[in-house]
Order: sequence, then C-alpha cells, then structure tokens
Amino acid sequence: MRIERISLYKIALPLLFPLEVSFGRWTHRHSVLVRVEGEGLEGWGECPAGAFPDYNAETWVTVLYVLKTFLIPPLFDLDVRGLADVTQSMSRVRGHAFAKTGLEWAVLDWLARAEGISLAQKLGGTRSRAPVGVSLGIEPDIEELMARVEEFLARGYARIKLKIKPGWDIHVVETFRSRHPNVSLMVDANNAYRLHHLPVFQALDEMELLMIEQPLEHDDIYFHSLLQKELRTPITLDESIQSPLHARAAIALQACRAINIKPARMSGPSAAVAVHDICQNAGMPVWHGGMLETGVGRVANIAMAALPNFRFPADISASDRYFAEDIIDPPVVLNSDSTVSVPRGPGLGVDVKLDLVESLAQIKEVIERK
Ligand code: OSB
Ligand code: MG
Repeated sequence: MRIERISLYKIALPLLFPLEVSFGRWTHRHSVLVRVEGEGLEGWGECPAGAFPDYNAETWVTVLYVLKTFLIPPLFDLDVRGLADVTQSMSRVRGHAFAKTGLEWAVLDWLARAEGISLAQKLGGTRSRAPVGVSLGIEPDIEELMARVEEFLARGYARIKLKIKPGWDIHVVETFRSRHPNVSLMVDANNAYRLHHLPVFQALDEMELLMIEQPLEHDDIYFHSLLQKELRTPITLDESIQSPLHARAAIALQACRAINIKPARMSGPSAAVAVHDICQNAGMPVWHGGMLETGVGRVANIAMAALPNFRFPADISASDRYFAEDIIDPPVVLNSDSTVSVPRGPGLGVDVKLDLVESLAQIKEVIERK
C-alpha cells in the first residue's frame, strides 16, 4: 500500500482543570495530530508533545520538525505491507519517541481500516473493556484535592492516582486514607525524590498503596532496584522505560514490580507490544499510562490496554475528565464498572471530527508524495 499524503495539525486543547505534577503545571494538551492518506483510506495518530520539554526531551516544535524533515519523506518510497516497514524506516532516526508515535499509530489505523478490523484486533487485544482510574494533580490545598477526589469517586472511578512531591506526600496520603480506607490508591512522584528520601517511602509503605510510580530520577533503573528492595509496595516505572531493552534491564535488576506502558514514550505501538510481551514472559505485570491525550491518542491507548498482560487499572479516563469537547465522536465514556469499552469498528473505531480539528489547528502542514 502506498501513502499519498500526510497532514500534520498542531492543536492546543484547554484542560477542564490544570494537572500539576512534581515538575510543572499542565493547562493545555498541546498535540500534533497526524493524518495519513492513501489507497482511498485515512488513518490518525497523536504526538502528545507539550510546549516545554519536561516529561521527556521533546516539544511540539521538535515533533513537527523531525516528522517533516526526517521521518515522513522516506515513507513515500515504501510499499507498506505492515507496520514493521514503517517502524524500520523510522529506526534510522535516534530518539524522538513522540514524533514516531503519531506516525506509527496513524499508519496502524490506516492498515487496520484497510483490513476492516479494529486497532485492538490488529494489536492482539483480547478484552472488550479495560479497567481504568483517574490521575489527579497537586492542588493549592488539601481540601481542594479531597473535593476533587470525591467528585471522581462519585463519577465511578474505582482507582485514584495522586501526584506527590517532597512536602506533598505523607500527609496527603494519610488524609486520603483516613477518609477512604478501602479505595484503591496509588501515587506518582514523577521523579521528584532521591534515595535519601527513604523514610518518606517507608511511611508510604504502611498506607496500602497499589503502587508507587517513578519515585527516583527520570533516567534511572539501578537506584530504583535499591529502593524496591526496601519496600513491600510495588514500584512502577514510567519515565525510565523507553524501550524493550530498558524493560529487560528493569526486570533483570528487579527495579520495579510493574511497568507503566505509554506507547508514546516508547516510540509507538510496535515497541509497546514488545515491552508487553517481554514482561508477560518474565511474569512482570504491566498497566497502561496516559499523557492527557485527546480522543485520537486515547482511543489508541484503549486498544493497547485490551492486551492480556495489562493487570492494573489504566490512566485512561473519560473525555469529560479532560476536555469540554473531545475531537472524536463518540467521546470516551466511563462504564458503571469503572471500565472503558474497547471500540469494535475498523481502525480507531470512532470518527475524528475533521472540521473541529481544522478549526483548532494553529499550524497545518501537508506533505505529499512527489
Ligand atoms: O506521569 O503519568 C504521568 C500526564 C502527563 C504527563 C505525565 C503523566 C500524566 C498523567 C495523566 O498522570 C494520566 C492521564 O492521561 O490521565
Ligand atoms: Mg507517571
């Protein structure tokens, strides 16, 4: 199959409320959307790169530049028989995971639509519903956070994730636990701590947490293995696991007891499935993370979360947790059992609101086959 045209849309969707994490405050979902066209079909993907390189080294500016300069032009020469052809072409470019992700998902959506099967089927997903939770940020005061927690429990989310940082940790978890002793709770430190903070983790270790996410440096695996030895609570790694080799290292070192899979962080679905399979064979559970994606990226994540080794609720919430209006139709909704349904239609299984995307686009670039 031949790709004839690739359109890039830089958008910024305001979040209904900002998400503050240890390293900063997110008020918008900046994204570059990728639309692949060819053979009378289209496919969509999302590059969830922000305005500032704080989660990883990328921004939406680097994503646009790398896509149009290096990643996209060689694709027009390919006869695409499977996603591997595109993954292999892109492997000549080092890094730039978010840029590659949007292109991989768009091509996979395009290929799945050509076959008339869903993204989940294409990936080997087996579930019809994926258990999910909600990720809530740091707030100006603890009562505001507790009010937000109660709002989301009332909406039906059965697992809460709270962001922590030094000074916003033990007391917050204690307050939560005193009011909700039996609610499934985890914390995400987004790399805000060092090994000398061990006493904080020993205190958290007594509070029945499902997992402690990425406590130490964003690019560390070894020191996490030292911390994990001291704790009963499973550590889960997010930022540190960018490739299948990183997952192998974390398994060998016993640096964590679960791995957070975000396809975007791993350059796309090819590497994400590889990490899923490596972990499954090693007896290491995985769970699905999120990057506050618009509906395009989120529905792709839901398809990924349909694979069998996803063992804990995903950071994939309903559209109305993030945005006043999502860019997909129908939007993602929460089922009464704290799950989201895996779409069954071809490809993403939802419609992308092209008119809305066109009107939101701050930058649009169209690259055509010559
Ligand atoms: O660390 O998991 C994270 C959002 C942006 C950047 C990093 C993270 C997050 C989240 C949000 O926790 C999860 C979601 O998409 O709902
Ligand atoms: Mg995280």
